[in-house]
Amino acid sequence: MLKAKILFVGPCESGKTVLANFLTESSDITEYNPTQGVRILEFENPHVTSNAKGTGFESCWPALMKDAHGVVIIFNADLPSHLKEIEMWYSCFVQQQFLQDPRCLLIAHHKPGSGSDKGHLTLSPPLSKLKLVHSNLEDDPEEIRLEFIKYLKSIINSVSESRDQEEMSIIT
Ligand SMILES: Nc1nc2c(ncn2[C@@H]2O[C@H](COP(=O)(O)OP(=O)(O)OP(=O)(O)O)[C@@H](O)[C@H]2O)c(=O)[nH]1
Ligand SMILES: [Mg+2]
Repeated sequence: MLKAKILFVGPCESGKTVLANFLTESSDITEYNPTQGVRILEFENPHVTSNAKGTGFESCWPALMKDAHGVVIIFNADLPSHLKEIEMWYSCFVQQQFLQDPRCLLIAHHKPGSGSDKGHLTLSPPLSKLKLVHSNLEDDPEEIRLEFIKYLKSIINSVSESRDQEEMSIIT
């Protein structure tokens, strides 16, 4: 069974925990609990499990990123500070890890009461070439679920392809 390790990262209070819980069906939206550290999700297609880690944050970044297959960056498109901050997340978690762009997914998460204007968001390079999806759990929860499954499948495929190539290069 192929496993993929996907990191959910992004600015504070952007909805990482809510989305992760929703996508792993592990809980409903409850009152806000800041996450200490980084949450790691382990997906076993089609079954999904999650575990939360609450250890020192920056100190464990390199270890966390090391064998990640994908990185999901969650942000609030209404906040200009988030638009700046996600460049940093992309740089640290994707570019510096030599992760290919298709392994990275941007999620503009729309909390209730925030603007749900999907058309207006234009990101500048290098973020503009990444896949960007919107999530609005109140209005259209299935949309993000489908988009995420699509992303997950592409990760699984590319992980298994690169594994096949490794095996080929051992044989030849
Ligand atoms: N009703 C509703 N509330 C949401 C939604 N997304 C976020 N929220 C609210 O915003 C709060 C913050 O979301 P979290 O998912 O905890 O944010 P986070 O990115 O995990 O925050 P940190 O762990 O502190 O970095 C939640 O506790 C909810 O109160 C949503 O889709 N619907
Ligand atoms: Mg959190």
